[in-house]
Amino acid sequence: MTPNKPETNLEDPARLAAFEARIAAGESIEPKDWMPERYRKQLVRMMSQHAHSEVVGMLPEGNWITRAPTLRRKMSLLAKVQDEAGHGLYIYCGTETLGVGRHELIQQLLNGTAKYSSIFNYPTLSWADIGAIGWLVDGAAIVNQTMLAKASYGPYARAMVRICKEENFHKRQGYEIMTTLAAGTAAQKRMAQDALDRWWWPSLMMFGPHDTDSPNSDELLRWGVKRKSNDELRQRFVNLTVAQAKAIDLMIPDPALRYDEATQNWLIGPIDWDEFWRVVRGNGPCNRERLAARRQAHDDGEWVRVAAVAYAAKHARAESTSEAA
Ligand code: FAQ
Repeated sequence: MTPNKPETNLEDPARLAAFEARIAAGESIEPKDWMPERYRKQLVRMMSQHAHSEVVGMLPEGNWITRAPTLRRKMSLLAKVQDEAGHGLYIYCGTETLGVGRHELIQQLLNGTAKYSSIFNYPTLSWADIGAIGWLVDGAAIVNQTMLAKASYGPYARAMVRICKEENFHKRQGYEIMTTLAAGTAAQKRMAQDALDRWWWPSLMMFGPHDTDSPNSDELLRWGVKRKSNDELRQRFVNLTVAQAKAIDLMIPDPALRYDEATQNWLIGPIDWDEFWRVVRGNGPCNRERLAARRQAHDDGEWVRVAAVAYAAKHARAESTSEAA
């Protein structure tokens, strides 16, 4: 496949109009199609942040694999964490169709210049946090990514279809953990409530700043990458999740939460955007720990990369020798 090369992207108004007409007609944009350079850049930005999030997102839960309370829970958690690695790989492959290699992107993650989702900079303090992550974080990811499965860029949209199926399993395993704890002893219920208290607001922040403060949204909506705005998706998540919390008798930690008959929405109190930006800028509770863990994992994997390159070179040599004979 020939990736879409920036130098072939002359921003000719006629081509741009034709491109926008294709988007308006609901057509899928594929790697070899002409696209505005700005569209390509926006996709690389968003998809690389997404891929990094999946990879860094393994760390908070990976922390609990050896401490899962039963073999069944351990197997589910192992499978879930492994799925997240796969999601990262699908999306890095997606960025390769836009002409950007994963090695370059991974370097940006490791040198601290890339963004990844704010949510993964919070600690997992108890087993209930694993329930809360599956329920809330994967739940938020599903709301966001179900829309991205309709994104105008084909490779990204197709990756999202598969990812959403897996995220559904993740959400169920998380909600099941919360349901079990909430129906357990008083101490278990307190543990579940404490996890909800700590993960609720960071989960709402996953959807990004309010629409009025979201510099990328207009362009992404116009080009059909995003199908709904940050606030619309956040509202959908709140409406779904309030009912789920009630069903297992847990309290959403928001004294201002109220149902608005007119819009049929659950309205939330103010989000602490100072906290959000602190975390995004690298000063959340676990930012340094997460990057240190990724760097360590990368260094530990060096011998695998060296071995893979040597193996490929050996085979290339063997092939050229047999062709020459
Ligand atoms: N964290 O103009 P907008 C998962 C940045 S995957 C950090 O509104 P946009 C699965 C944003 O990048 C979770 N930064 O940006 C899982 C921009 O900065 P830039 C990840 C954030 O792109 C579960 C600036 O703020 N999902 O959870 C965040 O239009 C369990 C201004 O914002 C995706 O990445 C944030 N929360 O909308 C894995 C989905 N929010 O680049 C393991 C794809 C915003 O201009 C375990 N991405 N920023 O310097 C998206 O849908 C969008 O990119 C948004 C942000 C909605 C995240």
